[in-house]
Amino acid sequence: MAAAPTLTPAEFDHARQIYFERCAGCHGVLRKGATGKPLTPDITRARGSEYLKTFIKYGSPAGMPNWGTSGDLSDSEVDLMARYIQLDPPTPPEFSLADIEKSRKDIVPVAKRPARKMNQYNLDNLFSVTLRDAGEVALIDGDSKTIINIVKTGYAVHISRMSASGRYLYVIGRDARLDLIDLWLPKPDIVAEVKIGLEARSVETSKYKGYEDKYAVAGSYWPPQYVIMEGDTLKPLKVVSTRGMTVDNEYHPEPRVASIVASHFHPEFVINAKETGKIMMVNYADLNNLKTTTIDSAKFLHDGGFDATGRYFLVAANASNKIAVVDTKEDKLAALVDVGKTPHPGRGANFVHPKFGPVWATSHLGDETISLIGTDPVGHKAQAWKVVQTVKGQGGGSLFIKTHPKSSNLWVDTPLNPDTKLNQSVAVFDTRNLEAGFQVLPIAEWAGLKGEGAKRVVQAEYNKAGDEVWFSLWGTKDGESALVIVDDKTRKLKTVIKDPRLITPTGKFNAYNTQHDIY
Ligand code: DHE
Repeated sequence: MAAAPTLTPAEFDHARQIYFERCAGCHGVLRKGATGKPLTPDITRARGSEYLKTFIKYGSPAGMPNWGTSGDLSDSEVDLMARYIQLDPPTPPEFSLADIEKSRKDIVPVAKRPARKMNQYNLDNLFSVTLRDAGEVALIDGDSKTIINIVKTGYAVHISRMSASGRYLYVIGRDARLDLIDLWLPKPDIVAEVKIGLEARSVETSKYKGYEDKYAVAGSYWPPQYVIMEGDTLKPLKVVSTRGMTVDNEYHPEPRVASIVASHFHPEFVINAKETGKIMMVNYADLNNLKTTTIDSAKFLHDGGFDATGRYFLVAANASNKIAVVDTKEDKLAALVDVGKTPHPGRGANFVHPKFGPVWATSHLGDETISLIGTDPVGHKAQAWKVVQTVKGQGGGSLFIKTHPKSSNLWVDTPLNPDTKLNQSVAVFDTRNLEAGFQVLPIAEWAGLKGEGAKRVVQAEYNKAGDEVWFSLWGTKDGESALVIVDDKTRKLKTVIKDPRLITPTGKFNAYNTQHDIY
């Protein structure tokens, strides 16, 4: 095996920063692999610099982004990263409850917040839009399509979630900064902020009857732990480490917290530890005597959503090519379902199939298929928790699939496919006749953005009424981006929102649909 390359201290710091920003999410801080392949020195040194450079520059159809040809990394940065990942990974520090509390800012204390809604916005149809590279979210009035506010949030901000009442919006950044936005203010804005760790992806709030808006929970990638906080102040109450054994009974030092959802059947959070494949049903009724039911599923848990009844949670164990189904009423694993390569559903899509009854669908990062899983163990027992149909979409590199109870359209994006024709368009199926295949809508062409560079179409999100569907056109940081809104019935362009402040929009979260788990 080749010797480890050498880096100057300045090169090492630069590479460590790029690794945190671009690579750690998929490959892990300790590089043991998850959504992305393991990159420990025994593997990377055997591959050699030239191989690594090609992979980093051009990507792969299985989901590795083309960091070089997309313009995100220069040739010298590609070369630097190929050398950096042949060295031993540095271990970042821990982050205690005291560290979390020290970081907390009570920007508008609870006593100074309004007692009722102080604005005229139709908050049910508000969209929180991630402006990834700006570290901001745009709060957009879905009715008028105007920007209400642009709010500074964490670095490479990731997702937004709603409180049970619909008043509070929680936004988490990759740097683990959690912002609490009060939608009742005359102009919705941040009222509290906290840093829950060093790197994070997920946040959720308590939704069980009697606990509405009471607690928030955020999961971090580093340190591998989750934090339960007061819902309205973000004061940390409990930190729990996820380190431990995998479902294969091997110790893992970095089981990162992936998706979190709030149970509707018990005062519980459903917390998914990626690398161990353990799904923790954490009961928040008594935080001092914390009861947790730990469900063994499959390794590399990532994203997922409920079935239409809200009882079953379906989560992708993405590098295991499986969907784990949790019965949140019985706190048991209902099934492990084999699907295509690297499922990546977002929250997935629920609809009633003409032949197989209620189904939940996922698309895949690693292949062009869409898997439909039966979700009705009472009315359609034979189909329950089985792949009842597989259809072919445009290609691999899909991240999100979406429909709405009022629609018969099923939207499948392909933003990580290296082919620009595919990553700049979206495929749409008719759920009443999936065999008929899909129509391709040229979203990027419709938006008519200026300049070269990436224009990835990412994540369909419905408005509250379910009659229009919003897409992000994810451009480069210095170039133009847009939101493209399609009329759901006609599948024709309705409007394009362009604004110099809309820098790299990605995820969009309609307040009502997010609050009520409608997808
Ligand atoms: Fe995400 C959801 C992790 C890259 C946009 N993403 C999730 C969830 C996890 C996750 C664990 C589920 C959260 C939940 O439900 O509680 N995402 C990761 C990564 O580790 C990864 C692969 C690499 C990284 O470095 O972060 C990653 N994610 C991305 C992106 O590059 C995306 C496309 C653009 C962006 O803004 O960062 C992106 N992820 C999203 C979105 C959701 C999401 C929009 C929520 C989808 C939904 O419908 O709820």
